[in-house]
Amino acid sequence: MKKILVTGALGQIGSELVEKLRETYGTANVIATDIRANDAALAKAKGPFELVDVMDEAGIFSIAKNYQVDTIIHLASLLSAKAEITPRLAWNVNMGGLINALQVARVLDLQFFTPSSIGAFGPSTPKYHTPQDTLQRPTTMYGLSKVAGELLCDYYFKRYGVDSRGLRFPGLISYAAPPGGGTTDYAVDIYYGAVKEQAYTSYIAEGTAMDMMYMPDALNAIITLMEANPEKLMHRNAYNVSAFSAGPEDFAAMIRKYIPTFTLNFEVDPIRQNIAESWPNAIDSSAAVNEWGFKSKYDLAKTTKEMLEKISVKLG
Ligand code: AKB
Repeated sequence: MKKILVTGALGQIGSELVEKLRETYGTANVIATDIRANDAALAKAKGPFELVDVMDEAGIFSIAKNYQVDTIIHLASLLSAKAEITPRLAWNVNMGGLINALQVARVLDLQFFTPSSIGAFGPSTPKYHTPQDTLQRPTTMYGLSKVAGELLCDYYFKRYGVDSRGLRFPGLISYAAPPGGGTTDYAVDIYYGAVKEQAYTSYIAEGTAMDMMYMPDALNAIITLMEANPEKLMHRNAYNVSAFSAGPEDFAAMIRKYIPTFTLNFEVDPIRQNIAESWPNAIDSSAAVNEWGFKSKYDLAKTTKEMLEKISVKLG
């Protein structure tokens, strides 16, 4: 049975991952941590929770040691759009937090997971069928930190034997906790707009395709990779994974099957549009499929049906 410490546990991935890990491994075996003091009381009511800043290596170490965890899932990081506004902070948090968490994993001999992103690619990367091993010259601070992070995880595996694993996530779509500061956030906001106002104004231009994935597929991918036979993992940090590729007009067309009056407008944000244009349109997940059996269940149609249903219930 695993005992897992999760950093960034109150974020978009963390809030659903902690719940799923607790269903899988037991509530007491998943220690949620985050820097957000405002939500601590609510989080504590659901299971073990500790406040910690990922910049505080000693703090992460003492939580990992006290709870005798065997795994760290390190999620805390600034997303792409936020990182472009505060690049220095993004470098410090994304790289500083990662090396602190890796160092704790090294000293305590823990298994380790951290997400990379399609943001680890850049304009010179092939746009379609983006291979697992290809040119990675990102032009964003987020992308820089993700490539460096992938290499740092490789280094900790090769040099110190840390069982580090990772995924290059596409835009993640979920209804439980809001994303914050990402370029792909529109793919969540569009569903809220559809349910609340039958309309949405997109900051990403028509015709800009990016890889996407519904959160349950992302959670399954994390757990399957962490459970996978290490001998099969040729690319531990980090695997391309995608469920579908879509642009704003594709989401709108699918939403209109349920809400025919839905209208999509555009007010393009140059910062996020530039980031989106520097990323691939559709990556190739075959290394993940071949090495540890990655599968996704939700295409755009299934994601749209479920997002609209769940958000309608949530908003009453
Ligand atoms: C972002 O948009 O920054 C993230 C990502 C694709 O890594 N959702």
